[in-house]
Amino acid sequence: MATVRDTTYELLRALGMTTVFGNPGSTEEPFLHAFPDDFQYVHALHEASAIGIADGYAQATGRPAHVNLHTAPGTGNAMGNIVTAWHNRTPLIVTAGQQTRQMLLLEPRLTARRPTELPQPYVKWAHEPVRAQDVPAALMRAYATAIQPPAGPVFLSLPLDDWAQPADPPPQVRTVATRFAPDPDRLRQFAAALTTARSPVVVLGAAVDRAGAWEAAVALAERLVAPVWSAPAPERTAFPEDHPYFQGVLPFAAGPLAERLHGHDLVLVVGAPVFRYYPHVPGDTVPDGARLLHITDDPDEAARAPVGDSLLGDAGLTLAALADLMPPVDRPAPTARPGPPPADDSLPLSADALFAALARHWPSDGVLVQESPSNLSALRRRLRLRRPGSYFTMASGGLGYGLPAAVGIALAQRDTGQHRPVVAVIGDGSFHYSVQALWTAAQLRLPLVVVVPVNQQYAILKAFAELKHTPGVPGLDLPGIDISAVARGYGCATTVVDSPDQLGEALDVALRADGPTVLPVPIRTDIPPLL
Ligand SMILES: Cc1ncc(C[n+]2csc(CCOP(=O)(O)OP(=O)(O)O)c2C)c(N)n1
Repeated sequence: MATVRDTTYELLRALGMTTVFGNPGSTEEPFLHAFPDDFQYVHALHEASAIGIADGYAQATGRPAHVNLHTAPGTGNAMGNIVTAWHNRTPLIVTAGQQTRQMLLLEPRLTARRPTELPQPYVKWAHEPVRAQDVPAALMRAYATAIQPPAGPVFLSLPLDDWAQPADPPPQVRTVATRFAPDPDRLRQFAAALTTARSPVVVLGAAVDRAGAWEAAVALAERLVAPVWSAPAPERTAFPEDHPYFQGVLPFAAGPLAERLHGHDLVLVVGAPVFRYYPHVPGDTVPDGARLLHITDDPDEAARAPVGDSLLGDAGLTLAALADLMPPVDRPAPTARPGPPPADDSLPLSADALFAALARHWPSDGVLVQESPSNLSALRRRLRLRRPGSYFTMASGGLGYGLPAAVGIALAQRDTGQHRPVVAVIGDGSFHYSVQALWTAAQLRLPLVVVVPVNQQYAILKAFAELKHTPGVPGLDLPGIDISAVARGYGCATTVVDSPDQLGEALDVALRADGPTVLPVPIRTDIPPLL
């Protein structure tokens, strides 16, 4: 007779989820026992890494991923990256073990108390089945919930004695849509407003890349003859950054952002919140008198916007439908932004010179994973990404995502046969939040390159303190860390890079290696301004 465990594995197979990311404990062993040969277990040494690796894998494969966590403490450890997965809109089915049902009343060791409350409010659904027999159907529902827009993590708490119970007949394997089209009447109103605008501007966010809609974005921008900006602090890139219409990334503060849009009477935002700010700088959301139109697949994101009119719809479907409705217009072509000046290569390297060298040696199909807070604008100014699916970072502001995400993205490159080279740029502070992900990369022999700009400080926090006039904050310096020794300890190759030429050579070797390489680069310690 089939057990709950048998039926669940069958369902996971049918849903194409034969990779399990996790860190095991006793509450998970009854699920994991006799782990089937056609499944892959991706072992992370800490739950933050398990979630981050799964998130990167899900985004790079375009499919949901399953993470299996240890009861309450494991879920707690995972929480930072669950917050990030929520903001990233990554469909993750997170399962966690729970103590034996028969003992729960007395709350033995490893009981998850109020397990469905623990991951709130950063999951779309959290559930502990009432009966063991409901586990497979709950998984089906979790899957359908995670992947529908806006996608995100879901959570199931699963008592360890459920797996051996006799199963009910298996639940039907269901499918649900992952995108929806915009209301045609409202779409026509948006198209009319764009047609009659004197000077429209387009702001694109990560949902455009998630929807595979770069071409539709280019088609609309060219139809409109409008400049294109990246939304502030995007977790993915949405437009070819060598396109003459592309203007760069908007600043993440209200006043300065509105200033960049000065002179436009209509701002079309697609696939991003309005707007993702960081420091509070008083100012308008958009230039005085300008109208904002917002396209998003998330009703909550539409409701939160402080100004403008919104239209719900998948970014790709909506961009394509809008372009079809736009008559040719006669507007002067936007002015192309100037290229960056030559870098100053004197030593120690500036972050700018490091990234200029990285851009010179960048593999044309490379994927960049970024968690280098104070040097982000230098990196984005130098390295212009030209292909879809080429840039990943966290939408949340929580450190400890980039390194494991890069491992998951590199694994996805191998599993999908795309074999795009993956290079992560991770600050020497950020490096430590999920550092053990390096071990998983080494065990899986992934040719991942991790460039670590070493400034021995939390530079962005110093910049924030300067902006806010709050001197004397402790805990902002990071002396005495040997990044190479840490990397070696987890099984990575490592070379300290001091000059632009060395970076080219080291990158070349690392991209051809059959394992991860960490490249610490000592950089200058001056503090880039926050804005
Ligand atoms: C989980 C988490 N803890 C703390 C912070 C606060 N924080 C933001 S940036 C930062 C420092 C990052 O340092 P580093 O990676 O060296 O980059 P740098 O600012 O020096 O470029 C810290 C600690 C955070 N964002 N997330």
